Amino acid sequence: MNPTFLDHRLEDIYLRVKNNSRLSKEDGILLYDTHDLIGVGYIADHVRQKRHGKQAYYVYNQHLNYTNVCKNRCAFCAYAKDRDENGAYTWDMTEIENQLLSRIDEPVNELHIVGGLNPDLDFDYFIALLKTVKRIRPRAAVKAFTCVEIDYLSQISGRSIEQTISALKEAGLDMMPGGGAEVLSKRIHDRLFPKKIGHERWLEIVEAVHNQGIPTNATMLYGHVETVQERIDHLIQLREIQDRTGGFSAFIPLAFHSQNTQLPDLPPTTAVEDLKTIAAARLMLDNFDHIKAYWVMIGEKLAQAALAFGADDLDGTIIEERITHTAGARSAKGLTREQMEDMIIMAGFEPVQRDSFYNRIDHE
Ligand code: V47
Ligand code: SF4
Repeated sequence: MNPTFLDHRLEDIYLRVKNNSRLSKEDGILLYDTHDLIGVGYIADHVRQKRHGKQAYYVYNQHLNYTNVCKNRCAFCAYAKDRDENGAYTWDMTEIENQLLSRIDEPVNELHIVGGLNPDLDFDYFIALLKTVKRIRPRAAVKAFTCVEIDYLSQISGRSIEQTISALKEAGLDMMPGGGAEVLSKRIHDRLFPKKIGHERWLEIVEAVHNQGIPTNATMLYGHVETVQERIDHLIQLREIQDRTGGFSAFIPLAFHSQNTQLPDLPPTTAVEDLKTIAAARLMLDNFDHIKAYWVMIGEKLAQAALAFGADDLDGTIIEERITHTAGARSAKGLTREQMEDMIIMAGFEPVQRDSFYNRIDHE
């Protein structure tokens, strides 16, 4: 029996989703336009349950942000500093070691490593960073650097993108996080992050990374000056790359936080927008396995609800998140494994601890 939707326009979308037909740009826009939030969630949950049943994944991970010095100074970023500014930092290898050793008794199996574009660091620093991490945590996966950093490393080392990726891979790079894409739109690029690579370059690099056998995630920073149409265009561009490479692992919507940024007056995203974005991603990205509700950005409570709106992953324990907390996030800085599992169970799902490649990890 088919459900009755408050907004009858969703009936046709539901039927097409059930028949595995791809949704169009207009469908994507409708998912945001409708006030039938529960209807949108119902359709997204149908896809989520078909792919993952009641399973909800999380990872035991640690974030390492090796420097906050960045020459790009994107308007939405509260984290970056100039070299001489109060609070600017760059970790040397001893500090990297100390950060890793401070958690060595914990069963961390993913290291999420990103930083700013710091002109004082050379290519050898990044090779040493990867080798240090692999020496201290040989069994953990290294998920490091965005396409923005890959582009920068290629420039400072004189290597091609392919040579840059293969040198990093040899030093220990296992996969890449999804940051740096922001919104794949020239208008938003010119307005918010003109010094950073634009969407064409981001797409070119991500495809090259996939072609070298390194999986990546993809993100979208939403809730600032982008339109609904630009969000859907972003999702469709990712879907097209995925058709060609199959290299994307998860998609993570990132809700904009305005505190300490150059856009301090923008209001936070609403729960309705956050849930619709998770659901729209689940429905538009029909060739992505995983949609993450990143609890750091949307808070623990809404992340729990997002599991019923298409998300199948809550990301991780994290331990010490810096980027969003500098921009005013009120979520915890880290969660224990027990807290992650309780959140999932209380939402009616089955917690599955995973590694970076979504293999189940059994623990006592
Ligand atoms: O690229 C920067 C975003 C990203 C703000 O791949 C902001 O598993 C909100 O990419 N408000 C970095 N967002 C984080 C990221 C990520 C996080 C978790 C998991 C994964 C993954 C990737 O954070 C940046 C940028 O898009 N960001 N400033 C801000 N004020
Ligand atoms: Fe630099 Fe990344 Fe912040 Fe932009 S978002 S200023 S590239 S650290």
